[in-house]
Amino acid sequence: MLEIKGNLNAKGVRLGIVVSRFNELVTKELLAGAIEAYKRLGGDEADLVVVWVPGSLELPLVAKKLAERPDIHAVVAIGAVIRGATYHFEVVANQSAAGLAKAQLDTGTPIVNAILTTDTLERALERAGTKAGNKGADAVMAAVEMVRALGEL
Ligand code: INI
Repeated sequence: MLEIKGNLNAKGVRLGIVVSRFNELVTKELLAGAIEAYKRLGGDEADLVVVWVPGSLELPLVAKKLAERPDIHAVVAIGAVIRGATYHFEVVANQSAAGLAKAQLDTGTPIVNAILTTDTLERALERAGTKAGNKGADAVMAAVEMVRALGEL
């Protein structure tokens, strides 16, 4: 039996992080959690490229551009879509997720979705480091594990 399991060693793993400015109160905490997790896993901040975009709908294109760069091994896309803040919650949530999934398959580079979709700002903040973990940190772990697993395939 061949069993492949990626490890969580981020040393030498070059990550692109694209982060939405919309709901920055939340996304800056997700970004901080992502960077902290990356360093905790042995990554060097010099191996990170961070790009800010206006909102979650802009994440897929920049994620794709980053994923196409030969010097980048994986991408993390950070956003926060909050139902209370928009009448087109479903559009923003669905289109951003679908765009990231397409970019990942089109490029063959792991693109991890760290877009929170919640009913309230409070729920989003809980998932950005206050009470229910930090989805930015989780996403970095997923990205590193994917890079390591793909390296074995
Ligand atoms: N973008 C978000 O990232 N989160 C939101 O909750 C949101 N709301 O509420 O509308 C949002 N909208 C902006 C959108 O992502 C684009 O930036 C904008 O439509 C310009 O294309």
